[in-house]
Amino acid sequence: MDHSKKAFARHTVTAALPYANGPIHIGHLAGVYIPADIYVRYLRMKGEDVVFICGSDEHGVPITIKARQENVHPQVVVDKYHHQIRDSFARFGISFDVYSRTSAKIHHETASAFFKTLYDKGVFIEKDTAQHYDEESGQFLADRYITGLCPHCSYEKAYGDQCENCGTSLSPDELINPRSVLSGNKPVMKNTRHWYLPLDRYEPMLRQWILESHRHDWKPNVYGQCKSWIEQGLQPRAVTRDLDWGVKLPLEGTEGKVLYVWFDAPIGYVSATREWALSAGEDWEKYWKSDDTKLVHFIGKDNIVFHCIIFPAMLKAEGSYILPENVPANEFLNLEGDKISTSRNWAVWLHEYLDEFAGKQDVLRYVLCSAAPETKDNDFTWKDFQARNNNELLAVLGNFVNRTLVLTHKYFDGAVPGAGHYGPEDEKALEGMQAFPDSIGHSLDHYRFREALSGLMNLARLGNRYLTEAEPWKVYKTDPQRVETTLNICLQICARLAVLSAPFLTFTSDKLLKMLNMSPMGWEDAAKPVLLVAGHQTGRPELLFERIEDSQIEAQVDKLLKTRETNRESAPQPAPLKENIAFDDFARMDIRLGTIVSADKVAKTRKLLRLTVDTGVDRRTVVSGIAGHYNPDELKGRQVVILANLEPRTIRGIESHGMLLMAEDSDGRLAFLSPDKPLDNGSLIG
Ligand code: B3M
Ligand code: ZN
Repeated sequence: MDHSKKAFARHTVTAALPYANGPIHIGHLAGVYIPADIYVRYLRMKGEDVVFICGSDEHGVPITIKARQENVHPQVVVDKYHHQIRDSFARFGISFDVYSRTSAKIHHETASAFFKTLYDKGVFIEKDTAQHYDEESGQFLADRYITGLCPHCSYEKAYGDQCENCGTSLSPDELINPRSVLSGNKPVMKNTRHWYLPLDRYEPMLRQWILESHRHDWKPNVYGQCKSWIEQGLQPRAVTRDLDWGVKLPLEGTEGKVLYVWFDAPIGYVSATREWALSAGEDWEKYWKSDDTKLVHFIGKDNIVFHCIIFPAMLKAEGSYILPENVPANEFLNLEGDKISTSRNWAVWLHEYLDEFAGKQDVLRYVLCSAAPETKDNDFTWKDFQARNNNELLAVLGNFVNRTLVLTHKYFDGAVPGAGHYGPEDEKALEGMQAFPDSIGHSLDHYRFREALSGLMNLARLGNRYLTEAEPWKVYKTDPQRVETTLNICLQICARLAVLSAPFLTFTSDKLLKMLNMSPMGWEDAAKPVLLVAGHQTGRPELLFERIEDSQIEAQVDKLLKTRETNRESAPQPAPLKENIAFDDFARMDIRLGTIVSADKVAKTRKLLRLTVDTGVDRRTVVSGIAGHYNPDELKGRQVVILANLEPRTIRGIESHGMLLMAEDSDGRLAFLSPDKPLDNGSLIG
């Protein structure tokens, strides 16, 4: 079925529930919230029945850790950030119909009832497993609550799920001398009962629903990740945890157990819809259980498995819900060439931006939409922010609108002049401008927001070109009627810009509508030939955008450099030096250049790639744990450094001959070592 053609009576649009353990930053906005808001505003302008759902995700181990760090109750942490996040979204024009929170009573009711329904239907597998337990504090320990020596870099404060020093993912059993962060004692193993969602049982449904029916309308990055997860084989997944912060289980004798945060959080969309419906006097079930409702989830790529595999399996198991029509997940946004990081304070925080660039919400909306990581990770730089404001918003859109209105006031006291007689260039401009609502709308219907915004700017470019070629300031003395026609057409273009910019530049659109003395219009209205009739009185022109000066940008870059300096001082130290070795020990190692001639993923693993390396003397298989850092298709032909005489090892049934030598920093980022000029394969390194 061609999903993009199916007619829907209403739309439920959700945006990922941000963890209430830190502020919103530009990565969240570019990845999730700006595209979602553009999409919803567009649907509303088309007269669609839309509900836009979000709220704070307030459970989970990260929040309990933050609470322990600040020596406060988790509720204190989530209260602080929930309000800050909600208020900063509102100031930025993200137009949720409801911004709820998962610590709300209605959510606890909804999530525990959902769990009970699955429990009563016998969906879950109940299993007792041995888990790490702190006898002194009487608590089971989540991986993050166990610390010890990293087996890779000897960092003594590695956690049970990851070493923050060398970035290696770990399990508690790999830690040397593991300790509980609560009591400092060595954890013991103790049996505990948990409930597992049998994902494997839903594999056939997921295969058909995703890999067949959504093969063509889901974004390749989303489809590819789902395909990889399904083909690796889905396993039963625990949906309960031994924690005291979260949604309690609705079962007797399960004190101290809560729902796994990724089981309860997506149900947060449903409870938020219930909250909205109660206040709006609506029936929430229409938005989650009717086949003529279009459900779309806006998320970042790290949430794909939860929104495309786990939550749909939960909804299917419950039996009365619809499944998402689309999940247009974005990739990640980096900042000045580095990963955005809340813990390292390497971010542009929304609440700080709103204070430091007051009134410039649309500049950030524009820049983040233009640079959105829609198909691959992208980078935000303050230089690009300044350039797009000065060279695009100011010089194209602002300049065209300002010249049109100033001239209209100069020659016609602000009244829209008569259209007069159209020449070929007028017909061309009129015909051109009427095509934009459809073309921009088509991009938005297919979640291509960068393309849609570029379309809007092309309308402004069309106006600028037409006005510049007509030169009314030169023609007025000799042919005022000509100027009437020119400015009439320019005003029709300005009116179209006021309407079509609304989803993207919501504050600018309001200003422009006011300057044109226009009421907001529907999307289709923008295709009409005449939006401003002759004689319509326009308002006083004002500048839509201001120049952003170098000094403003330098201040922001300095702020980041200071942050980087602070991070360097507080960053985990590089791995300690190893014992000295004799030259002969080094001389026995055969380290040489090779070239990767083929690369593919090792099935049922997330980290392993199987590489074929040409060492100059042979071609051999090397298994390398770099799948989390490199796509196989970007490795073919890359020259690498290989330790060629390492004893062969069998890894997941594959015999691996040798090891690629790579650099890894304290953030766990990997880099290949490569010569500064291509040398032959087999060139010895010594
Ligand atoms: N709280 C956001 C994240 O992973 C996560 C989304 C939940 S949506 C149900 O950053
Ligand atoms: Zn380490």
